[in-house]
Amino acid sequence: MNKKIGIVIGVIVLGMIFVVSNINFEEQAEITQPEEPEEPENLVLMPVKAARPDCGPNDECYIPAKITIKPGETVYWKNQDAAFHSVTSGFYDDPDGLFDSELLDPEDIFSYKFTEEGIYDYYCTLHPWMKGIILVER
Ligand SMILES: [Cu+2]
Repeated sequence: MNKKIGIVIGVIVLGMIFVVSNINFEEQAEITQPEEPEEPENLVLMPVKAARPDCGPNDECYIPAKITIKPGETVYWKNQDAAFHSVTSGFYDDPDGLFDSELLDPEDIFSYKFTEEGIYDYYCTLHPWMKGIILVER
């Protein structure tokens, strides 16, 4: 009889240890989990090799080459290439003067807040094949 009670208590204690150790493990996992780095919304990348004309026909010089946002939103451009690039509103050799990042170093980020609805073309002052469009719609 005493043996049986001993076994039952033993099983219960083991069960409790298991439950408690699981709780601890989960809590620890939650604490040590690295936070995801926050990427800004409306992010446009200038990818590696954007300085080569190949990206032009595929619309891959700015990725994505065309995005749609709402008035009041900000677009961020990040230069992931090893070369300089710019984000300049208008068309090549015909800037409209709305925004101009000037030359961005590798890893540089440029941002612009669009307040008015419209279609905004932009390009890179160094590479005529680099073109993108921002659509601002309600
Ligand atoms: Cu460029």
